[in-house]
Amino acid sequence: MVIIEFTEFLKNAAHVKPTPQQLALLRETPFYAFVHFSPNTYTGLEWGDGTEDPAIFNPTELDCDQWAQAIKSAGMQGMVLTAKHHDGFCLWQTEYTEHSMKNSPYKDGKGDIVREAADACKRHGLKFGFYLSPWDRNCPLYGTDEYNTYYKNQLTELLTNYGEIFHVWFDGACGEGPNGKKQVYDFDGYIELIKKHQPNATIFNDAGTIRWIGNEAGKAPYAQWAVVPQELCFMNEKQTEGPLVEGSLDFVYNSDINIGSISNIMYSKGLVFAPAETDMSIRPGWFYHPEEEPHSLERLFNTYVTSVGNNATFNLNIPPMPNGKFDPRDVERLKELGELISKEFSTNLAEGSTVTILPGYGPTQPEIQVTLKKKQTIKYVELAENIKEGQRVEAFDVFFKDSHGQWAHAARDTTIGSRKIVKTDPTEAQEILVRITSSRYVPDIEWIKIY
Ligand code: OTN
Repeated sequence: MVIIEFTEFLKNAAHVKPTPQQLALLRETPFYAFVHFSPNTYTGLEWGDGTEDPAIFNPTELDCDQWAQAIKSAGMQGMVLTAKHHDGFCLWQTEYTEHSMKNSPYKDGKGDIVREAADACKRHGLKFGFYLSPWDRNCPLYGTDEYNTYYKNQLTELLTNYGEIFHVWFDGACGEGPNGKKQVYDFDGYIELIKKHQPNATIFNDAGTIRWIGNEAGKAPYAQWAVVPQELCFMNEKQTEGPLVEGSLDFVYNSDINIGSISNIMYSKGLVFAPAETDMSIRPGWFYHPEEEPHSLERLFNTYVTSVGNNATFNLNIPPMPNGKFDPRDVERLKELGELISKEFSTNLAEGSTVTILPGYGPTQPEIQVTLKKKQTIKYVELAENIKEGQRVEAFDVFFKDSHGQWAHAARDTTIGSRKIVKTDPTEAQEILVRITSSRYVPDIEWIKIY
């Protein structure tokens, strides 16, 4: 049964807006470093079982300044450190468990990795955030309501003792099977603490204010909507009322590549703004394994373009070695990545160009013509919607005027959002035409850049 008129539904969906925190992350800090560091670094595991002896954790050459310098060389703006992974070992001087740095030989049990990483970020102008695994395989309280108190105490220590936090990361991983200890997490309580102590922080989770892209391979879905059903991203405020039609979303999961498409949101009882994060490790594993190599520069660069350049953020993991330093091969790959990003996107060829808005095929299908000051070899077209007012564009085409004065089709794409980078074949042209072919409401394009 139709509940609401379709154009009204589309208009409402097109006016679902980001919070100031989400807008800041998308526009100021879209590219940041994950740092996976725990007893797994010394055991070679990816999921520690919580029985590890704290005595194995001893980064004798810990150098968080080297981490920060390498992260900055890639052009990243922040760092998210695994303060506690699934093994329950705490990388800070917590009051609430002995399974922590207090029983590590590092600095005779007085070491605090969170402190050293946060201070290095401050020295190098990086934002700092942390990952606090809800799943804890060491804590005997796990699986009971008392665990929520334990977890909130740990969360409060991290939220109040390490300066400004830009991103809090709640991993959804939990390997306890049906016969294991299933924990009912007090996410409302966790979020209340974050809003109280770090109101500017975004929250990563499948249902977070920043939601999971849906895979760890860096493969972002082709269409990337930040406007999604609250039923799937419940940590966000509902901004619309009522579905388009009665139906169920029980068949849809957060990682569904079509989570924001009309075919899904039409059933939602309320839409929210929840952009996605692509999280991927620079190597096959999240933790350091000496036999592994960093991924190719091409793969990392393409992941950057299809995340930061696809209405999402990019959280690229670098795992420290047992001695506490980044592997020189990772440091070199990060430097190469930063140099390539700078080479490809530091000069906007549209500076000083003439931009003309043409009526196109109707109010939701305008055309934008860009006339450069002179003919250039074009490799990328970057578009941005005025995302603080909402996300609207569903599809567009790009044309370059050829030597015969004809518009030659260069690219077809879907969503734009906070930023879309369209890669084209290198083409000599002076005139570019962007034709919006489908939009949920009158498009509001904030910028077009040409590289
Ligand atoms: O084994 N896993 O838990 C796993 C394998 C492949 C991809 C993801 C996962 S865990 C997964 O991690 C995501 C972040 O990368 C989110 O936290 C999901 O909630 C979690 O299930």
